[in-house]
This record gives sequence, C-alpha cells and structure tokens, in this order.
Amino acid sequence: MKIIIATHNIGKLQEMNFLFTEFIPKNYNINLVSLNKYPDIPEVIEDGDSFQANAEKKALFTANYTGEMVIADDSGLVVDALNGEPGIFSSRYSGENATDEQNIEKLLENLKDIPEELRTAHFACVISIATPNNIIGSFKGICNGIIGTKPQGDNGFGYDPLFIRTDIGKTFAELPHDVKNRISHRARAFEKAASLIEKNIKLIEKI
Ligand code: ITT
Repeated sequence: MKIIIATHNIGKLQEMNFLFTEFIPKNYNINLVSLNKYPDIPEVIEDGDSFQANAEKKALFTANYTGEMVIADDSGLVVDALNGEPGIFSSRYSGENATDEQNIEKLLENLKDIPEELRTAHFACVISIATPNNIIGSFKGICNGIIGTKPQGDNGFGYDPLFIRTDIGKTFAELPHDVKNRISHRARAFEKAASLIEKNIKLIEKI
C-alpha cells in the first residue's frame, strides 16, 4: 500500500524510510511516497503558531488532495539563548528558499557572543497522521543538545552539522545515519506514533 510522506525534504523522507523499517512490521509491504511525486500539488502555507498546527495542516491538506493516508512532519531547532528561535521558522531562518548553509551561517552569527554553557538547544518534531477529512493523531518528540561554534560532519541535513549531543560528543552530522535515527526527535515522535500508524494500515488494508 501507498503512504504519502507530506514533505519535499529528501533528508526527512530518508529518515522516515528508516523509521518505518525500525518500528513497523515488514509484512505490510508499504511504499512511502514523498510530495516530489506530486509536482502539481499546491504548496501548504505553514502559518500555524506551533509545530503541531503546521504538521496537522500539512497532513490534512495532503490527505484531502491525494485521497491517501498521509504522514506529515513539522520540525525545527529551538535555541534557548535565542528565546526559542529559529523554532517553527527553522527552514526559512535566513529567508524564503534559504539553503541549509545560509541558515547555519545566520545561527552562528546570532550566537557568536554566547559561551558554550549557554548554547543549549533542542530539536523538536511533531508527526501527524491523517486520512481524507480526518486527523488521526499527532505525536511530539524532542532531542536535547548544544550548538557548536562551527559546522562538523557531512551526514544528515539542516542544522545537523551544528547540533552536538553532549553525551556522545559529536554532531548529528558526524554520527552514522542509524545512530542519529535511533535517538533523534523524529525517532522519539515516530516511536509514539507507530502503533496508531500500524492500526490504520490494518484498517485500510482490511487485515
Ligand atoms: P517540508 O515542510 O516539505 O517537510 P521543510 O524542510 O520545510 O520540509 P519544516 O517546515 O518542518 O520542513 O522545517 C524543518 C526544518 O528544521 C528543516 O528544514 C531543518 O532546517 C530543521 N530540522 C528539522 N529536523 C532536523 C533534523 O533532523 N536535522 C537537522 N535539521 C532539522
């Protein structure tokens, strides 16, 4: 069966694929499809005031447009010394269509006078599940760390090269994919969502 992942972000899609193999039994034969397979779908304006509001808006709109079961993720980096910025604006921190590199540069500039002990932050992720006209559930996960003073590592996406897990002493971008994907905010949210996702797969597949 087909499940739509309501994202254009390839990094998120790869992590979702990993999380499905970790948390959903393999016998369902699921094909995860991103919005890149729907080039004509209108863009969802992410004007909610929380990760949950934006995740639910993306999930419901996409379910209504495609007629399929949808999983949407709204996520971002919450930096304590910046009063929670960039937060829900993480993907467009340095402007619309900003690249990861530009966002990283802006974050480093805004934190340049902040000492290490005050560079605490967390990643947050809300995963919402929807079918046409129906939000089935939303689940939040967070992951704590600190913001480094220069980008390190080539794995992952977004702010991964700056986000240091203090217990491991490495950025997310320096960790192998499977290690990040077991401890991340997205993994924590998916873990909570998994049984409801499975229940709906069974309902749709009439298993
Ligand atoms: P979609 O809306 O199409 O899913 P997006 O990248 O715009 O793609 P969001 O609006 O949820 O998605 O913004 C999330 C941003 O937060 C993302 O672009 C990254 O900059 C950052 N982010 C979220 N999760 C991350 C992670 O695991 N590692 C690094 N950065 C992450």
